[in-house]
Amino acid sequence: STSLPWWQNGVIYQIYPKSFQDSTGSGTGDLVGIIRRLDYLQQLGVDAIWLTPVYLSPQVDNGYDVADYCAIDPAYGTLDDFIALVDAAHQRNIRIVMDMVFNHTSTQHRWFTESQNPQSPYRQYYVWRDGEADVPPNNWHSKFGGNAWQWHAESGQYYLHLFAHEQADLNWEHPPVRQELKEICEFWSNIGVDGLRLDVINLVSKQQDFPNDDQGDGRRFYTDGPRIHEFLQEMSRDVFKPLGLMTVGEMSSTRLEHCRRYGALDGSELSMTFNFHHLKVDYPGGQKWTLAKPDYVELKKIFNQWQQGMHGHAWNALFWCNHDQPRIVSRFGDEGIYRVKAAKMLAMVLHGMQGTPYIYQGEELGMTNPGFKDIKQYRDVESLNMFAERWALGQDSKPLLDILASKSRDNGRTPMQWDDTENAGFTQGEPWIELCANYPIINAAEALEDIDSVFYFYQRLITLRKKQPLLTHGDYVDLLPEHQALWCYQRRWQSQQLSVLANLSNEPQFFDLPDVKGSLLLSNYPNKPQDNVLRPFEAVYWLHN
Ligand code: TEU
Repeated sequence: STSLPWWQNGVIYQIYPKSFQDSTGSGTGDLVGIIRRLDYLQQLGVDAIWLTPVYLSPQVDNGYDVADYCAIDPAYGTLDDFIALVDAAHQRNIRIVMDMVFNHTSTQHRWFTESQNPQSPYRQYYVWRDGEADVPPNNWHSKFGGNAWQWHAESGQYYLHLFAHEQADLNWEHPPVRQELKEICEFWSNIGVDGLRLDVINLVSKQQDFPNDDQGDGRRFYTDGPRIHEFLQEMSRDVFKPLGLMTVGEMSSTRLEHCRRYGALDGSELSMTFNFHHLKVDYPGGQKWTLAKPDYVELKKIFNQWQQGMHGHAWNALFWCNHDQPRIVSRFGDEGIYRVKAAKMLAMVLHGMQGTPYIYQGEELGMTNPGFKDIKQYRDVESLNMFAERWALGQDSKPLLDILASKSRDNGRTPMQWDDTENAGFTQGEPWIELCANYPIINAAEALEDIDSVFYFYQRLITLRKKQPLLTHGDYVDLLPEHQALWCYQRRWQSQQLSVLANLSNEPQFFDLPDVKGSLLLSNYPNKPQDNVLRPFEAVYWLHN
């Protein structure tokens, strides 16, 4: 209906430009390549595309180290190419969402190079603190390993970097910094950008006494920090609302009570939030670098808490995959004979929920992890740091490579698989990262020829979201919270009830749920479940009017 903001019954497609489509033979994707693939995205039916950073960057963290927020990195093309992309997308009724990395800049950004002079007005743009040559201001850890402070001998101080030392944290306490960031939002809005994804935006308010953390890695002193809601309300008041920008905040290690405010329906802060709790159910004790089977009871509990906690107050961004996560079909599904069914089942579970679903490039093809076996195949700074640190501590490379093959961010960064020609049609050059070896079988060309492909299934889910207001407005109730393999929930709205039943296992599972049956809206098997048994990775939507 027209009264809804477009993103309340829309679906957003995330593009990792470096791995999407190369048009120059450089081996990395670019903006012209994206333009050439807009018809494919229009056919899928997505309402918007979110581009991860394409700004000028030394590429230490694949563009999340920005050296100029208002310039396109030559590797991706020119500002004119970007304007052409915006126009071509808008002609297809596809909106453009840009990634704003406002917690930190590259240390090659002009602001940072100026700030290295203690007399410069830019010194206050970053977090510079006293310490001794080998005693940092506090014991906080960087999320990419090591500690969170880098000694700058020339000016005799440390600067803060929650991520790589080439990514210096901005000082949001300093009003000129916030003013600069507002002007950057206006610049992109004037070019025609419709929305912003805000990178780790809940980390920008640090506790200003920077205390040591004797219980953890320091994140509790800068995550959902003291002034974060004040800062976001100021950004909403001054730019997001006046410019009509949709905003999605990436909330690292956040809590529900904060997201109820961050994503409040009145738009006082942001439109919606990503959180990651559901993608840590295979992090035993919160440890990412440990092989473990996912805990599905915990997974359901997390979604139940967030679906119920946000309903009627705030808006969820729903996702399984992104450029930091392994491929979901490898992680929670099956890479063998049930791959297609598992991919469809996982899509049905996510797209049946309240919020805006995101599709990460290749997810609509059921793309899998590449199964790299050699450290030389990896590119991600986080993965390479982890390997180097643990190898230096004497750990064997084989178990480390097994962990990376399951957990590395590079699992989601292998090039998009377009067809079965060389390099899957991604590039005529040498790809910056190897492709997954199964691209001759798993690719877009093959999917478009197959009416039963994951692609056409996602197309139907996207259409369904627009046809069924229950998906936008309904509540959420888990019917079998304790079941180890079945995920069965209901969405209810006015007189309607949608039952979503899914089998997360490769074994048949019996379900005893009175009155869940209704008219079959969607299923990933050719016929409906027999005798109250869900077959391996089977999922169904039953609608009760
Ligand atoms: O991610 C922040 C973030 O929470 C993840 O990087 C997480 O900390 C990491 O995967 C360790 O588990 C955003 C971007 O999505 C990511 O690509 C950037 O590397 C990071 O911020 C820094 O900008």
